[in-house]
Amino acid sequence: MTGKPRVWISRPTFPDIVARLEPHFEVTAEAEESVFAPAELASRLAPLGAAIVGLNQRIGAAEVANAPCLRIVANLAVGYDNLDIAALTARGIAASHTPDVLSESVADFTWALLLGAARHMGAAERWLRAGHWRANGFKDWLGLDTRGRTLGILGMGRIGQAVARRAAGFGMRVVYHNRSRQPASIEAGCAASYVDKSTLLAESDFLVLALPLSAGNRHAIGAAELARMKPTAVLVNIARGGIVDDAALAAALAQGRLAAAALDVFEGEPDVHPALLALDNVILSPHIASATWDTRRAMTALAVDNVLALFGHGQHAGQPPSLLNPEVLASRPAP
Ligand code: 8YV
Repeated sequence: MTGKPRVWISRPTFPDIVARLEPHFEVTAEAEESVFAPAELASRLAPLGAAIVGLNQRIGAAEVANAPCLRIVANLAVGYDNLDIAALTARGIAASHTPDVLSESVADFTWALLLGAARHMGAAERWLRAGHWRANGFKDWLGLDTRGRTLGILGMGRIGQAVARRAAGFGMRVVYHNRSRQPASIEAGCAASYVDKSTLLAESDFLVLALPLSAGNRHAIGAAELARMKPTAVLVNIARGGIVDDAALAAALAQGRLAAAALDVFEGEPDVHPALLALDNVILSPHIASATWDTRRAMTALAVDNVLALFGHGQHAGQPPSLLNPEVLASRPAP
């Protein structure tokens, strides 16, 4: 290869962190947030050695078909439902993500949403700002306590565990369901008990969704699952839009079959189901659970580390720290 390989960063990040690439790569970074259409994305990827991309760029076989030198796609997210890993692997292209570095921030935000929904924070603030506050009714704004209640977690990976660990401070019992049961050491560390999905739905006073979106779990929470939940329960989704059937959720909330919800992610985001926008018993946030200074910087640094390492540079040279398809290393050694 002549000249430095090219790295493209699909969204604005942190220039001081990205500067670590400059001794080894020709770096270009988008100055604004954009979602690239497939053909446009394919032409951006074509001349690259590496791409650092946001969740909003969908990359599969067609997008990398004309990118002969592309060696890694580094996702600026822990979730990677925007990447077709099989297609990338088939072309010997590595894919990486950003696990661990965001778990604690996402867990903090999950609790902010959970407590906000339990205590009517969204509706109360809208009411105050609208100038309705004249007196304090003793029985106004009565919410739900957490202590003594059951927190259910669907998806007990790193984020689910970080959410569970915080529950001790709120005096809650924790139950979880996961594709596979976690080892006893993790259950003990989180003081969480494994239950089947049906029990989880029936027993949770607060149900947090923390599972990755996959082909098999679209609408894992739909009308049937919502019907199994307590009418006093609160649903919190910090995982992915599409895991919840938002129309079914809005109907359940409107009809009092569920007390409240708090959602950071939506089907078809940035569009939000209009029925959800019309409800007062749901808190909505624009997919910001990982958005803290420290965490977004750490996510950027991890993506940069993966790119550097794949090309044999930096402290992890040759061993990218968070590859999704490490098998590509064996089939295509570093240059
Ligand atoms: C996004 C996320 O990365 O990591 C994930 O899977 O959903 C978030 O942390 C973040 O919103 C930037 O797009």
